[in-house]
Amino acid sequence: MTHPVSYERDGAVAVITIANPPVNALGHAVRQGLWEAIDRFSGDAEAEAALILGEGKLFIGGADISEFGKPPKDPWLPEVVNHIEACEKPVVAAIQGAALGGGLEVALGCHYRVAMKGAKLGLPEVNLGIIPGAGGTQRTPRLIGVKAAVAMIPAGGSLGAEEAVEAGLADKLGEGDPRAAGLDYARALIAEGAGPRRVGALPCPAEDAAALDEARALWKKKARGEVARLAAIDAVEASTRLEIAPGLDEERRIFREMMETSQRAGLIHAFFIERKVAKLPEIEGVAPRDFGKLGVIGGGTMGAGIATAALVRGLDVTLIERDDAAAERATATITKNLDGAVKRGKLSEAGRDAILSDSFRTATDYAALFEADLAIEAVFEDMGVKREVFTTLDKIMKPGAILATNTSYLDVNEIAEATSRPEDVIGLHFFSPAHVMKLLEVVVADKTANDVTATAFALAKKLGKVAVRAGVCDGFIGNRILSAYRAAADRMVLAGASPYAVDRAVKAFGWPMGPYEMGDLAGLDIGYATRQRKAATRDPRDVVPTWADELYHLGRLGQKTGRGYYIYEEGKRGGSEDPEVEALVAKARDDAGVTPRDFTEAEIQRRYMAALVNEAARVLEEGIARRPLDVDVTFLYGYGFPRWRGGPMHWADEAGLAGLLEDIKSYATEDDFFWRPAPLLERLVAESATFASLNDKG
Ligand code: 3H9
Repeated sequence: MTHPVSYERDGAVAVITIANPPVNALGHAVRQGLWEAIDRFSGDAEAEAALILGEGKLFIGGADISEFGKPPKDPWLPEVVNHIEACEKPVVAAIQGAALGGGLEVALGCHYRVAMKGAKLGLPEVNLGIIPGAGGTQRTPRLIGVKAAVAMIPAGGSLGAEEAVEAGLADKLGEGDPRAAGLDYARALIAEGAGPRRVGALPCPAEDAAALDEARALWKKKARGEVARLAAIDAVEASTRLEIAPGLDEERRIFREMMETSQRAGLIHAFFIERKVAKLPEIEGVAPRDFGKLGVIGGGTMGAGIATAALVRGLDVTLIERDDAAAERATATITKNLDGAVKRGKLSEAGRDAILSDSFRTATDYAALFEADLAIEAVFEDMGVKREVFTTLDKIMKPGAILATNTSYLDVNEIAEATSRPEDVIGLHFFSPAHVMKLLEVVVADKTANDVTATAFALAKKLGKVAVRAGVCDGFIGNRILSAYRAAADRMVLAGASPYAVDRAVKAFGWPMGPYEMGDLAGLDIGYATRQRKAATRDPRDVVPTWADELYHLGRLGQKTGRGYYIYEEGKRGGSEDPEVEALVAKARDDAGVTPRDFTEAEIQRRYMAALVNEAARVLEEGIARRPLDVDVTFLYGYGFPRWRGGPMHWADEAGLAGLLEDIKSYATEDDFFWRPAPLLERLVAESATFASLNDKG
């Protein structure tokens, strides 16, 4: 194996190059190599300055995350950075692409920095549940001040090259080839007779109590239980009172503390699985079909959202509606969505105008789709209606075009059978609002061709979404599992928990919303319709939330009617609790002959999660989700599951599967219809295995 760090001389400049694809991460061999290269430079009488470069599209992407949690190997990164800084001759870093985390810390150990146009200089460590651990929290504020440092580090943020130069994080802006720019800079320094210039030797940055207080207040509110962001502020604060060596010790102490947290494990799990989720053997190396020209059928909230998502990412969209009035309404919704993107700075006004005049059109005749590469149907959730749409698409669309349905629960196989080309049919389940939510469930039907699946994943990437492969069943991965933990919540309410207590407990766990707030947001008519749909096949032992039916009949449909589980008042954020709802629930308990009992917050959380994990195990066993990581990604991106818990399957492994199974069995003594342990969960417990052990399946 060639060594990832090379040393060569270009005149009086020692060029030290890191070549460790794909992101030049600072694994053990790189750290060792950098150490040795600096020693060689120190002893090289011909070399008057050194230049550190990263080969490829970026400088250094950071510490090697895959080494975290394993025994550390010498030299550690902080020592390497100190070693560079201590060098007696000047060391220059030329930064292209990105210097992130440990990568920026290496650059800060260098004496001079040239940032190439387009480069990002950032400290994203908190996104992984840790803080910068190789001097980032001590050297950054010495260069840019405490206020700018606490704006960047707890946010896991970065500065662009120009901003970095302006703030003082880099010395010079470079253009073109980083090696040439770095050599020019190094030679100029030699000519000036410039010596080493150590960031660590700079005085402590001035204390800025207001900036620290403001950052703490902000992250206390925003961090939703994450500890590393606040810890990063403590580390920056330490730089204001400690010289560099004790400051680095303090940083190290906090860094180690963060390394030990389960949040670090959860966030790093999330990092790796979101990169693994699209790796499926059946699409590896399979060329996707074209998807530049999109058709969207139906311009309601969903169709308009899908069209918006596609338009802002540069795709061409033809939207089909029933009549001109409906087409106009769809255009108005899309225009409003695009205006929102302009307001948020995601799109220029000229960009919006160009989209509306060149890339978007409506039609009332399906014939307008004759050239489309891919059509996404987003009409009413009714099998008859959908099959009719697909029969028409089958007639109109060109050979090889993809026919996709955005159904959220209907049988995609049955929809595919309405066409003469089931191999071209797939489910693309977007989440509402489709131009905002990141998740795309790719529902692969029995006959879907592999290159159609590959196209769905390529489309998701183009749209900036995260795609998860799902199999066909009622609700696919996410909504199928959701219905199980919703049912557990209803059971707890019937048994005595207030719906408000359930919502509070679920939020205390880290979910953004409780099930009843969620119901109010979606509209209680949706849940009602689902119950009606399932009524004919319902098992008599199932629990029906009769109080929710009553809310529906009272016209209390949630936020849109101002009342649902909560009362919503104009101008007030969130809803307030309503004793009338408690009374409806109390009556339902009476009718069912239930003597209400109390539930603690922990008990509510446990049952909610146990129902989720148990159903997820069934979904895995049936192959609806192929790997536990597919469930984790679904919940992180589609349901707001707290990222620092890694995902529900990772949470279950951490919580302990044996204890969960035992609890499910104990709940079954009250209700053995609902609480039936999933066979996969029983098998994993019997084998002392974890969900994680199933993640390496292709
Ligand atoms: C740190 O530095 C701690 C220090 O302060 C203190 C230490 C003492 N390590 O994202 P991509 C893999 S913490 C190992 O698809 P892109 C990734 O898994 C670190 N592996 O590429 C993937 O593997 P595979 C602070 C890494 O071009 C492949 O590289 N740094 C690492 O879209 C390609 O990744 C960060 O948090 C790593 N650090 O984006 C930056 N990074 O091909 C984390 C990537 O097998 N990284 N991989 O699936 C990123 O944000 C992006 O990868 C980056 C490139 C923007 C660099």
